[in-house]
Amino acid sequence: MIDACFENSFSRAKVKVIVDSPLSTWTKNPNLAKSLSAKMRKTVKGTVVKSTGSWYQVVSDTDGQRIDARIRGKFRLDGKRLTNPVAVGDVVELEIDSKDGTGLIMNIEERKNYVVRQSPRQKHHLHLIASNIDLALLIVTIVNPMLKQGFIDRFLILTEPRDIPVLICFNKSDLYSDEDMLIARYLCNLYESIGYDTCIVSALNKSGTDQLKKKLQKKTTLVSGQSGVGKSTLLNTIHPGLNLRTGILSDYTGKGQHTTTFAELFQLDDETRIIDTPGIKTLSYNNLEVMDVAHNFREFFQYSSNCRFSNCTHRNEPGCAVKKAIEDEEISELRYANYLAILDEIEDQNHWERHRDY
Ligand SMILES: Nc1nc2c(ncn2[C@@H]2O[C@H](COP(=O)(O)OP(=O)(O)OP(=O)(O)O)[C@@H](O)[C@H]2O)c(=O)[nH]1
Ligand SMILES: [Mg+2]
Ligand SMILES: [Zn+2]
Repeated sequence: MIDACFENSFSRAKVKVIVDSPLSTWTKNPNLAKSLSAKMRKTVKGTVVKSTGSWYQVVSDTDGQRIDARIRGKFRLDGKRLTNPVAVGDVVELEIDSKDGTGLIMNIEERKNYVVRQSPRQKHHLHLIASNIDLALLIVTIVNPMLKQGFIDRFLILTEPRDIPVLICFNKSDLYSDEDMLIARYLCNLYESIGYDTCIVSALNKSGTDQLKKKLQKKTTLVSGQSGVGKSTLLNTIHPGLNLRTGILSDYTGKGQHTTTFAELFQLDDETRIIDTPGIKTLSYNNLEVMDVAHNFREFFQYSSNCRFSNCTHRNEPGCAVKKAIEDEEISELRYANYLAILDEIEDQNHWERHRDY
């Protein structure tokens, strides 16, 4: 659905740049020469490494040059259900303006995958977080800032539809009390039991960071999480050359100050790339239906083939295999509670609002 929407926009935005007038004609006509030279622009292929809203930075595949690029105003409007039609990680074709060296994004290569969320600012728009990734590294911490109940499960709904592997990393272990550590270990066991990788680290005293670094090698990793959990600090610890800006701990009083403001991709070596992103304040799911959530709680989905009804939402339906698995302690009650909270939120939203034709 989303891809189709891009493709329509892009095919409409493509322009013909073939110029068939003979050289002699335009050398005699300065106005024509001007307009033709504007059309005869160089085409370059590259990867989007930074997105600031209206400008994108693209690194050229051929010479590694950084190019400031824009998208044609028209297809920004066409893709109105997205706040950003081009994502960090996208491979794009640019037309280079011979005068100022800036680029115009003409085409986006088909994405291997992408992570998209409801836009934090415009609730009827989607926001692309990144594309073409091998791993999503979700950084959380038990304290400073406190882990919000359900946050991990909400994040996993973003990666599950595209089968993107997730590594859930508990940072700031140096600040954990014995009880905090028990909670972190409990959560690690829970998520590992359903197939997600986990780790407990401290960016400050570097415990566990070497193992984490190994897990990121030869991959493109999206780094995500609430603001202040230490995403940028952890990346600086793993790769000191990065020098990412980090926040001051006392700023993180729950008010959600963001130190990193734009998603940015960093090439660490030939095969290793990481994408640092701004902190997530809240994850809402205005854009989802109840069954989307049911399908993306992976262990629920596995059991659901044994539910009596194929469209079972695992609430009050008779013969529900998911509820039976919870009773048998094969599915976590915590995951189930978080699932019900998301369903309630979705159903509380005005049905008509969600089905408006934009
Ligand atoms: N004690 C302790 N503090 C840490 C650790 N990692 C990061 N911090 C501190 O947490 C604060 C926030 O770190 P950042 O790296 O800016 O957090 P971020 O997740 O990138 O935040 P945003 O860019 O706003 O999303 C800084 O003061 C860091 O020094 C850690 O392992 N232990
Ligand atoms: Mg940051
Ligand atoms: Zn069921």
